[in-house]
Amino acid sequence: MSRFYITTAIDYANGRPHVGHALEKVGADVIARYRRLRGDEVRFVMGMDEHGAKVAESAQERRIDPQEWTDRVADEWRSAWAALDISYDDFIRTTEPRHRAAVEEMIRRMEARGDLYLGTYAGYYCVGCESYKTEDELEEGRCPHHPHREVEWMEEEDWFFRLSAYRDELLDLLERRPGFVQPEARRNEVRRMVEDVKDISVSRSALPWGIPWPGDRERTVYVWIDALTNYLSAVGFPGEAYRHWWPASLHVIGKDITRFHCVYWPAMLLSAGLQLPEQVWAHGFMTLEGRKISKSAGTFVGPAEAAERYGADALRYYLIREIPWDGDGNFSWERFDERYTSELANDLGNLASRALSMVARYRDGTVPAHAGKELAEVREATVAQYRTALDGNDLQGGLDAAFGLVSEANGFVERSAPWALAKDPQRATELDETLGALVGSLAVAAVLLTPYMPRKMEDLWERVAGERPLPTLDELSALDPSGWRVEKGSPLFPRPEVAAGA
Ligand code: ME8
Repeated sequence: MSRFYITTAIDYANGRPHVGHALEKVGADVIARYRRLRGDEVRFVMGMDEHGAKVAESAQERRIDPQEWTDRVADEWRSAWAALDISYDDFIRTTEPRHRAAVEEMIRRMEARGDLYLGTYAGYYCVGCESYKTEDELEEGRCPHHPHREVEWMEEEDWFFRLSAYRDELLDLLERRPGFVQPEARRNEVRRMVEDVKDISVSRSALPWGIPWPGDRERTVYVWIDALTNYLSAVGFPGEAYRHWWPASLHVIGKDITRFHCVYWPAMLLSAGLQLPEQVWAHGFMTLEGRKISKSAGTFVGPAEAAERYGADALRYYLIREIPWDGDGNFSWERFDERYTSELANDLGNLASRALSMVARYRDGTVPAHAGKELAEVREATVAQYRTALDGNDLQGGLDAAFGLVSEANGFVERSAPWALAKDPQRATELDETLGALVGSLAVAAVLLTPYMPRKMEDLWERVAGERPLPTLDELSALDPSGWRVEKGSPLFPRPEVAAGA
């Protein structure tokens, strides 16, 4: 059994979750659920990034203690992820004692390696990015990612990390292991970042909201050094348990934070004598109706609010169907409505209701024994296509495979016209074959779609297979629904007018 440790970015505890954050969490959840379906031993970790100037600022604005603030925020984010059925195994918060112990150990190891030294930092800092900025990175004196806020001039004595010493090793890593940063466009950006890498300040004086620097009461640990270490603390580092899961198989993050994950993080790990993650996947950015998602600009939709339209599964489906996992995309209510109606209610919903109601009508609800030849090759090819797509993090490709099967099965219903076969007792075997092929294909599609729409597909599986456990991917080719009692039930994806109660 393969071991698969997958993480997402841990979100800043300074605001509310929106549908852009949801894209990342749903995408990672699809991968985690797919790996479980493959039979892998999976650990899926998410969490909150709770220290630093940005979080301290938002607590201060509300005049509450930062810990109390982050407790509140963490609850809100967790309930958003529960509403979308995100199946994380652990939720790490950087204010937890288990995390602090890991950060202290990382600093100790980097120090022992001779990679930390005291120096003076003088330059700009963007609290929005929690990042130091050079003059070249600013546009008209402002951070291009956070143009609404001033960058701060900082001058202080800090601990520095000898990042530049890892330049050649990092360049070599990017060459030798092209899969380390994906998709490809991101790898090219990262290579350019590494080429002119400089040492970085890794502590902050005058910022008490952080992990105290070990052995230096004047300073706290820079929030990115703190945050990146969550991937280790969540699996038990520095205890022995982490060895079971480390190195991580996949860090899923957004394209805005590749510098931290693909430059700082591997260098920190090399310095600490730890193995590097197998892959960092940097997804793109999502806009809402063509505009940047922003509360102040009024373009903001929370995950639970978006799920109210047609339920969590339809939202999960729409996000992954619409937004390329390897690039940018746009969330539009109109497209959501169109896709819901044509792809979920019509294509998939119709197949389910036709297949199940015909078994009820013509065979009293029991799938007849059949030779299982019809559509067998299509099913086999679909599973192979699906596997290849998802092994390569091609989330839309996985959907294409499953919906290709749905459309083949719908075409097959039209061609074989079971309603005509049912009128002719001479053609009973043909009818048995047709119904068996339809239910078999529906069952396969339901299994392949569980990572995307877990609740609906479990419901569909139950209608088709009753109490039988969901098969793994390997078991799918031998799936034979002969003799299964099926249940038609109410429409799986009710049409909008019905869903809205009209
Ligand atoms: O960066 N579309 O936290 P964060 C797609 N705490 N993804 C988006 C998005 C959008 N519109 N907006 C945000 C941080 N994201 C750090 C991470 S990890 C050790 C520390 C993604 O709250 C973003 O790219 O600003 C990132 O991966 C995640 O949401 C959290 O962003």
